[in-house]
Amino acid sequence: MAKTVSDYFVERLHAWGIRVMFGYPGDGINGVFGALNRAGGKVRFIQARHEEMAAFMASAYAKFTGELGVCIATSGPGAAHLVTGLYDARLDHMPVLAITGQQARSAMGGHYQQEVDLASLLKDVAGAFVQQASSPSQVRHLVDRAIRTDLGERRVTAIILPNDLQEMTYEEPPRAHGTLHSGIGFTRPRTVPYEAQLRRAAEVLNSGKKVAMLVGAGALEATDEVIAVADRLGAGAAKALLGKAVLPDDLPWVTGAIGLLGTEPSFRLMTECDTLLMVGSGFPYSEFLPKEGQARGVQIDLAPDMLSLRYPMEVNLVGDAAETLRELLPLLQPKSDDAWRKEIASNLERWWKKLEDRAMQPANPINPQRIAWELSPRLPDHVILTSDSGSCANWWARDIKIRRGMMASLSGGLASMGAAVPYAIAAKFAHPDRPVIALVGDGAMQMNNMAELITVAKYWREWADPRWIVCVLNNCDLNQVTWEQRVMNGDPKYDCSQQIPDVPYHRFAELIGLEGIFVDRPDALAPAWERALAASRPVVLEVKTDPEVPPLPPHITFEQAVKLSEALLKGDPHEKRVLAGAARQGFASLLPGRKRE
Ligand SMILES: Cc1ncc(C[n+]2csc(CCOP(=O)(O)OP(=O)(O)O)c2C)c(N)n1
Ligand SMILES: [Mg+2]
Repeated sequence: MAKTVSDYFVERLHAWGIRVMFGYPGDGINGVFGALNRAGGKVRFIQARHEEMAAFMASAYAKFTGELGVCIATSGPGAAHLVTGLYDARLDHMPVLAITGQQARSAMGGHYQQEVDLASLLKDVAGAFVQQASSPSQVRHLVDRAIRTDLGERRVTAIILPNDLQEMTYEEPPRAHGTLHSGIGFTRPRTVPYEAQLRRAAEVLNSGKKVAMLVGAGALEATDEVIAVADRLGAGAAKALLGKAVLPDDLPWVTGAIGLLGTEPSFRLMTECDTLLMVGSGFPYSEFLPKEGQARGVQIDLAPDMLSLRYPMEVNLVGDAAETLRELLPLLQPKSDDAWRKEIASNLERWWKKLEDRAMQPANPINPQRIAWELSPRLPDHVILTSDSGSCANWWARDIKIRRGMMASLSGGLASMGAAVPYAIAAKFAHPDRPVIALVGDGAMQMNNMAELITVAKYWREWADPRWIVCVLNNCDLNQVTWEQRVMNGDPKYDCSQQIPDVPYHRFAELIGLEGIFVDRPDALAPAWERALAASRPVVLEVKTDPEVPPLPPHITFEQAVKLSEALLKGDPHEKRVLAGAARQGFASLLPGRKRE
């Protein structure tokens, strides 16, 4: 049988090193599925329940392996479903290739069934390279250029294959005008700044007395270098959400998360420093960085367009984090005074005690912080952690103490709901021998994570380590937004939009052959984690949590306090419990004119 365009396409992907893709079939892309079948597992297809989930998996696969993530969908609705997951990759700078079908070339422009202008639809998210193939020999350079763009620029690209073209006989490009003869292969360059720039950076860093570092996902491969530089500079370091695994939390100068989900010591680190060294982070919120003019700044990032974007830096270094820090280290002078680090350490000591106190406060029925608090000391080595967007991201970011060798990620830039379970599934296809734990809100579970449990039920038996746990925080509320409505908008809780149905998630797990655990008493939490971590199959650990434990930022502005009071004065239907919850968490001062409970 002659080789079809699809056979060639799959072969070329394989030649590029692609071994796995996530997706969902449909008649617009059946030619490629036929070729995947004929290729006999050379490129493995992982079946998700929904194309958006497949795109999240591709994004997470790229995050957890450092390789290209690939997702595949049919024309029209399948391609449209991919979009949110692709934006997740785009906003977190992950290399992802989207492959979609399309109607036959002869039908295009005919208002045909499932005909969507996919090049236009995908133009923003896959703007680095989005092309619809129109002839067989074109497919070679479309694959080569898309993948080289993905890897080289850390971008999302898309190849759209009309279904008639997929079945045509493949022809190599003839040696003729108007043809291309592309090749495969990409190696990452070593990107380091010129020495003169490193010297400028060193001058700024050496002259500081209170150096703060902010590290993000770009520093994930640079743990040793970050530690060496921080020690030399006597610096404290905060971690952006995607950089949670850059530094272990037991170091007495690591202040943990920053920003709305962050810690008080990170807030103080940034407001009190005189020098800022930012490495591999696109952390978005400038108000959590030093005040403009307060600190001299140095930033290291591979992407020039991410430099001096949140804070005006004096020295902007385009470079790989590990390589650049290694070159910088010999130029840095040790600090003679350790007062700054001592101050950070004592802030941290107080902070961890405060967090423990907050986590152990009684709640109705369970304080959600305690979920993370009890999990931390029980985390298995090499665990991979994911979180959904919602109040659980606060506890994930703030309370979970990560150790070296672990991985942690979530939908960062896009902060999309519905990413934690597909992320946790992709983690298993990236590292089947590592345990995986996801924290997910009940809203996010209902949105689409629940359906992906079926994907877990389908595949888990092939995972070398079966430990895969999703912890569902069942608060019958879209809690993060409920609190945003109160604190940011001064609006009382709008039950109509915020309350969600109670669903027995653990029983759904049991129905589909997973293990289900339900906890509604605080003292049952620790044993439940132990049981989940010892289970011989994936577990849904459902915890009934209190929606009135406020997921508030570490530093509450006066305006936010006023807004919360306004919300309550307007008649929040849950006022009493809100007051009790805020008071127990040490936020009573937030409520002007009200008595502490
Ligand atoms: C796709 C998407 N839709 C809406 C939002 C806005 N949003 C952020 S958190 C949140 C509430 C999440 O509720 P749940 O999953 O129950 O977690 P909780 O905050 O209650 O712990 C919402 C609606 C979002 N981030 N992503
Ligand atoms: Mg909820």
